[in-house]
Amino acid sequence: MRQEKIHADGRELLSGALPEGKMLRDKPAKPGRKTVTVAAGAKKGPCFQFPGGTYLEFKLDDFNITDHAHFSMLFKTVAEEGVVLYAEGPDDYEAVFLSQGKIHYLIANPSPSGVEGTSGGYYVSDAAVNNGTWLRLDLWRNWPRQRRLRGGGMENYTDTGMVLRDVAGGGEERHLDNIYHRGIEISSDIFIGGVRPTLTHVSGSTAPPSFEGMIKEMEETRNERVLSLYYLNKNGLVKRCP
Ligand SMILES: [Ca+2]
Repeated sequence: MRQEKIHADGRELLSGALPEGKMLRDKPAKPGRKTVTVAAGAKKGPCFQFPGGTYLEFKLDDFNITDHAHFSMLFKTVAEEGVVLYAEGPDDYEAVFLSQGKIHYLIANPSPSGVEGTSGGYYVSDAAVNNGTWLRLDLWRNWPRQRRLRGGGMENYTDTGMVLRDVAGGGEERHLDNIYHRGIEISSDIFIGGVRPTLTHVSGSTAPPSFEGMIKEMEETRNERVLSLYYLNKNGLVKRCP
C-alpha cells in the first residue's frame, strides 16, 4: 500500500490530479445520534494556549469519525506555520495547518492499490488568517445533506471542505464541494496544535511545525461532543488561556 507523508508545505501530498468523486445518492442521510441530550454547542469547550513545540491528543470513547465528521473551533494566531488539527487512519489522514499564514485543509485518501490516484480534498483560504483575531473554523468531511429537487423529491448529497468566519468582522470564506470521498477511514484519535512524530503518515524529520496561539470551543457534531478532556498534553506545555 502506498504510504504518503505529511510535509510542512503540504504540496508533496498532492501528487496526481484529484479524481472526480461520486455523489452520495444511494444512501439516505443518517440522523444524528439521539442518545445525547446536550447538543454540542450548548456547552462551550475550553480555551487552550499553545506555546509551540507541543500538542494535545484526544482519545474519545464511543467516538466515530471514520467516514464523515464535522469539526468546529475558534482559533487565533500570528504565526505563519503550524498544525491546527490532524487525524489519521491506516491509509488516510486529514490535516488542517497554517502555511504562509493561510489555512489549509487536506484530506488524503489514497486508493488501496495506489494506481487510481488519490481521492482527496484540498482547501486553502483566500487570505492569510494569522492576524491575531478570532476566527471560527468549520470542517466538513462527507457530511450528509439533503436538498429538495425542483421536480419534487429529495436528493442526498455531501459537503466536504471548510468555512472560515471572522468573528468580529463578520467576513466569511466558504470552500466546500460535494465530492463524496469513498473509502476514507480516519480513527478517533485527534491531534490539536501539532502531531506526534511517530504517526503513520507523519515524517519525523519534516513534520510540520506546531501551532502557536489559542484554540477554543472545539466540538464535533456527528458525535455531539465537546473536546475538553484531553488524553495527552505533550510535556504539559499547553495551558488554559489567560
Ligand atoms: Ca482510504
